[in-house]
Amino acid sequence: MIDAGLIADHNAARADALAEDYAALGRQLARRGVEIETITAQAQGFSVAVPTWGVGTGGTRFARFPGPGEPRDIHDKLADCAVIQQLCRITPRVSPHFPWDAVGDYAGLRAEALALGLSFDAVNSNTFQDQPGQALSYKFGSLTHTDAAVRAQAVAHNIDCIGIGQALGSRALTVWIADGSNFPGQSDFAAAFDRYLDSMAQIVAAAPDGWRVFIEHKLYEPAFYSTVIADWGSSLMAAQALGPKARCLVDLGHHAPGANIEQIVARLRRAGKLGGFHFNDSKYGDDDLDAGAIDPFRLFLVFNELVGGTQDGAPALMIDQSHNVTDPVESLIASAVEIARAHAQALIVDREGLAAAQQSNDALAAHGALKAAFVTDVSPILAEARRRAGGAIAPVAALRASGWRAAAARERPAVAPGSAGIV
Ligand code: RM4
Ligand code: MN
Ligand code: MN
Repeated sequence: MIDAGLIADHNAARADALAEDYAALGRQLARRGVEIETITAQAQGFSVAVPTWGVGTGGTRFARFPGPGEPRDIHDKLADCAVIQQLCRITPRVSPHFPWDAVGDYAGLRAEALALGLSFDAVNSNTFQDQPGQALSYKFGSLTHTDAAVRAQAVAHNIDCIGIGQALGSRALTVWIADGSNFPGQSDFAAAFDRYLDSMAQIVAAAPDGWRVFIEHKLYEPAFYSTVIADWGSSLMAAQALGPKARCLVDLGHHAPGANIEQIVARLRRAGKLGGFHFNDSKYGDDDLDAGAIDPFRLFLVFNELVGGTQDGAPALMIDQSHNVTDPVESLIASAVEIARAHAQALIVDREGLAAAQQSNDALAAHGALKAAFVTDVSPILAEARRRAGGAIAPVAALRASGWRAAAARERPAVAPGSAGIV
């Protein structure tokens, strides 16, 4: 963790400038009928979960270029997540992936997280890789495999993940499967979907009351012709067939370029099946770039759909990114801030003005209502919320000034030089 005195000094040096900017923004928002303290309180109540697999350097199928002080195991990953939370105060939960984060003692892991100020969010299963010693291969699928024995193995793994999640205090399982086909004719589309429903029904039945099972769709990759749960339509069909515990999870990078993701969000919400998000940004495909790095307006429009309209239970908000060229801890801090920014911007949309403009078909005024919120620099609100919660006014700058990464590099010798990696 970073020395609290260092954060206090960092904030003291920036406090006057922040107070000035906050006061100016407060006056600007007051003219628009928005009370800044209301927004700041909501910003302080906002949070997004961090993925354990995001704190290590990611890679492509060509190469991975590890950085210094990479986490070697789940214990190091939790330590990194604790630093992220210490500085930005909006990431108190961690989403683990199994078997990547497997340990012998999950009650102990839960206590370890708690001591770091963290708790566990949705657990993620993995049937897209074969593990050492695994009896049957997932080369041709997992939950939808033609062989019932492979399906049973994949179902059992997911049920194991639910058990681990219970020990960790989690209340959700996220299921993303790579199942699909690479050649027209290779797979019977209808039969594969039926097998999916049959396998998932067993997993959903094993989820305790109060749990949710998130169905994560993805257009393609690693299957390049068809994917069983390729889109929100397949996800919604499955969630509706699987009952109230089953919900759809929207990973922003899992759609065709140009897809209107905010409209998908509105549709799923309308159906009462919007379960959660994996936030990231993308230019071409499942790029897993930092949230808001490519299209911050789209991120804002997604949050605009969550703030406006009817509520069907708050969706779970998680980050799912791969950091190839940046320090992952810095990227996760910056991304969490961008996600919080989109949330705060959505809160200051003039909802009445927007509704009136929509009703009277005044397209320019309706768009203007959204743009007015989007172009407002809410940074002072986010910084003030962090400061009040004990975080850093400028979290990445504070991290850099602390020398934390160099200290981590001294403690953690490099483990996996230059290997290719899928995340
Ligand atoms: C997938 C998907 C899943 C993530 C894996 C590592 O593309 O986004 O959420 O668990 O990658
Ligand atoms: Mn994802
Ligand atoms: Mn993905």
